[in-house]
Amino acid sequence: MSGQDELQELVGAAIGEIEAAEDIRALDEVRVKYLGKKGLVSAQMKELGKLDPEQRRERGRVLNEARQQLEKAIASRRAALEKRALEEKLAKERVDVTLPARPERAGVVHPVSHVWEEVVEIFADLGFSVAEGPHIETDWYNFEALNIPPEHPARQEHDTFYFHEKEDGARKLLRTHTSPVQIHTMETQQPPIRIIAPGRVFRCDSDPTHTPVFHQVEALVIDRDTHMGHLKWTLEEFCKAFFETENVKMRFRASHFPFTEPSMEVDINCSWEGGQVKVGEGDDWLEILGSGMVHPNVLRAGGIDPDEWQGYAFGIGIDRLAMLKYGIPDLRAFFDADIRWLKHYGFSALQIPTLAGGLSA
Ligand code: 2U9
Repeated sequence: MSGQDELQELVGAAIGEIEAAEDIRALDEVRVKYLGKKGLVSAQMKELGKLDPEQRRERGRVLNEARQQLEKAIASRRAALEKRALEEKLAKERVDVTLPARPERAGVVHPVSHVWEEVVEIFADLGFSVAEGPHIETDWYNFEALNIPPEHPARQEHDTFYFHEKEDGARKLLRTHTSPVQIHTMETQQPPIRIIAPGRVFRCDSDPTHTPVFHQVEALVIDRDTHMGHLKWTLEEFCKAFFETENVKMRFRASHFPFTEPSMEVDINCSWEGGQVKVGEGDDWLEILGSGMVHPNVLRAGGIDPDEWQGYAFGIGIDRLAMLKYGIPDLRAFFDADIRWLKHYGFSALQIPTLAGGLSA
């Protein structure tokens, strides 16, 4: 048999083994057997030195062609094997995202988050947009623009968390209410304005009924002739929708806030039968929110002319709403991250509150 025929036979055998390799490791063994340093093709290369120059050139060309042919066959087999391995892996690891979460693995939605969503849903239905703003604020947005100058007694009530003073004497702070969001909105939006600002707020206060972090939703409505009738109707609609009852009675009591004039605190009727509070039943009253007509100084601070525009604002504590609606007795447990408490009072992630589908159902 000539050297040429022998080589062809070798190449044919190698191709057969390459095609038969069932995984990358087997393929690599074939590569080493033929093309490795001590491989069969390499062995033939080493024989070239024994030939005269003319034969050496010809034999070298043929051997190189054979080597290239095998390299090509190996590369194509490798690509096919890798593709097959990937397909098998994808088939094995396939996840059906339409399956429900395994009950032991499913997380729960915190009652504050759930009530937050309920409140947003109700006000969205009444035509309000949601506005947001930073937690870290300046004195202007948290106090001055809201008609609370430095000497105002309301400053003490707010138990503010302050940051270190800058060289110019300015101190940033953690917002004590979401009202700065409404000031930002007035600066950037022309009236008419109809927004709610749900958010996290901070006060340096901790006892059984106060936590240093809590949640509020505030509203701001400004138009040419917005009046207290609009405010009252909106709050009534909110209470009926939130407590899911047509029966809830409301009482507006004169009050005082620096940012509204006149100001009212709002109570709803409730009963304390069996030691548990029930909203919309009984003759007791429960304070649930504060409200009023926006003070002209506050409109001016937001760049709005109080001779042309007027409006109302109100503020509600989300944590308190959650306690009332879902019978949660202890406020401080809200922030304990106790998994048993969460499982008891939390909501399924799939239970998204909608007015059509029911808020709490
Ligand atoms: C602007 C103008 C007016 C927001 C208001 C209240 C009354 C209020 C409390 C209720 C429960 C806070 O979470 S709580 O403790 N809020 O009583 N908030 S009026 O008035 C504003 C806000 C922004 C520009």
